[in-house]
Amino acid sequence: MKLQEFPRHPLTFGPSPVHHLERLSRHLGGAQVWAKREDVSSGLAFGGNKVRKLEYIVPDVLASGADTLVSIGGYQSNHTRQVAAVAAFLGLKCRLVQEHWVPWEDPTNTQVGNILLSRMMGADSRLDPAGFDIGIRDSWKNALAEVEAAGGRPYPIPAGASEHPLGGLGFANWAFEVAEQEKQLDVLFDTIVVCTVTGSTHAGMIAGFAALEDLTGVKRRVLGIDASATLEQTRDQVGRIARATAALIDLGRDLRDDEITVLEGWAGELYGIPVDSTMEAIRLGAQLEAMITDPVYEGKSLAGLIDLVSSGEIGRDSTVLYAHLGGQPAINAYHRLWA
Ligand code: 1AC
Repeated sequence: MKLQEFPRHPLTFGPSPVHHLERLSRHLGGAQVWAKREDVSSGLAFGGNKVRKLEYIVPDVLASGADTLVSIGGYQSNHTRQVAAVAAFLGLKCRLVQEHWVPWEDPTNTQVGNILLSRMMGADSRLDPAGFDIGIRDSWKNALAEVEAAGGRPYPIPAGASEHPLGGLGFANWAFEVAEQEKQLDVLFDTIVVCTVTGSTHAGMIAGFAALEDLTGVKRRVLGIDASATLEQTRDQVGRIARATAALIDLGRDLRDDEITVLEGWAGELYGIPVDSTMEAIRLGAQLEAMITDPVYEGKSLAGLIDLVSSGEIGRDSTVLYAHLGGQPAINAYHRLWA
């Protein structure tokens, strides 16, 4: 099926805004840097990248007759907050498994930010002591079984919606949205920088830009910046989901290896724990552009972009698009970094 033929349930305001980060570009003294802002693209509980993915999953939820969305993430998962938001918006129930993915031992970690918002929106959010893993978890399977045993009709949404068969479509379409916005803005983004952990945001972009390249002949680099600190697992997952999404949208060819790039160097030792480059990137984004990024995802991908532009690995003549995926609510649990 062609991408445009998949049903989409509107959850966003429309195309997410694109704007030039002039002061950051000047500071870095290299390529021109722009941002596309998933953090301000929806009215549903501060939005974010998962809302865009869920636009393609909701038609299947509604067709299934489910009454409860069941999903999983860390205590400060953005994904679970966005699932809770969509459940509230659709009048469905929501059961969330919140695992101890990040050893950030601050009492607020289970009280503020994303988890607070999920509870406020009525989700049944339960803590689980298991550590970080982007794979399919028993805790999530158990939650699905519990909802069913209690007479409910669960709808499974895995971490980040990444392992969902339709999870890559939202960001495949993002590529076509970018191409439209380029015409309006009279600019061409030759390089895209995006944070990658569970993989389907990045994978969807890879499939979408491959389809666009086949239509237009324009080649771009889509650079995923690993923030999982479990690089091989993320790399495998990105490649697998990108190929599955490419097949789903009838790309008609295999993806080339050079279309699948996950870069390491900015995740630090552990998922969710910021390192010096994360903190410096967060500072630069905030103080030069009032663009807020978080210590788990966007601070790490912004750090990657900053280094790649400053070192000239992304050349001076490039125009780079930074995909801002959202995730700011988590900063509340990290308050002591700025105390
Ligand atoms: C890891 C999926 C992920 C989240 O917010 O829970 N991005």
